[in-house]
Amino acid sequence: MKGFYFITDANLSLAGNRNDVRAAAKAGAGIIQYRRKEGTTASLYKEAMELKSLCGDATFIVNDRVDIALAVDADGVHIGRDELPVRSVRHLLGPDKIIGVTVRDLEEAVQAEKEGADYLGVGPVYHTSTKRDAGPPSGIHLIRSVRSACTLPVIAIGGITLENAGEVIKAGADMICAVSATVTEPDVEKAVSDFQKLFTYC
Ligand code: TZP
Repeated sequence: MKGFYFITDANLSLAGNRNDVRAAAKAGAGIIQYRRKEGTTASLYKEAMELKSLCGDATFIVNDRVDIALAVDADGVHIGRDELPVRSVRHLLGPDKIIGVTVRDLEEAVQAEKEGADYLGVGPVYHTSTKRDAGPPSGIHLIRSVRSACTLPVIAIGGITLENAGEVIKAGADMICAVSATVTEPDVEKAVSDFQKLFTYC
């Protein structure tokens, strides 16, 4: 796991989820996560099916909804503290699917690793307006301490821009995720590609 981790945001997007996912896949994003908080289960299922078909070689992850991930045969699911425990999700998805877990501090990171997560979504690193309940920014020292305490891939998220992404990668992030800095850009493919390039230089 290395490179850019793309997350959809239909509320912020200029071009819509489908075009964004096409662009992210074309730019070589390693993981594409379908994240949508509102809508009926039927509409989420339909959109997840469509987006999965547009992902190309990228790994397709569904946020929160284990049922949708299973129904569309996604590569995995990303869960937060309000979802089912990792062990239960593993039981439902089986050994081969990817389970990502959001962690906000070192204790949660160590716990998620013990419980069998496959990667850690660490943040918010910086202030973000994209997720209202994200909590206070951790700063890059959390990336450093999770990197040294855990063996799992570290995905940094929250307030990441092209300007600050370099220091996040240097602090030990395997992947970076930037929502507003990509989906609100007129050229999403270029934005994702610019983030990807940082992995060559940092
Ligand atoms: N989880 C923690 S922060 C966040 C999520 C989904 C939102 C990140 O959005 P942005 O626009 O990159 O700050």
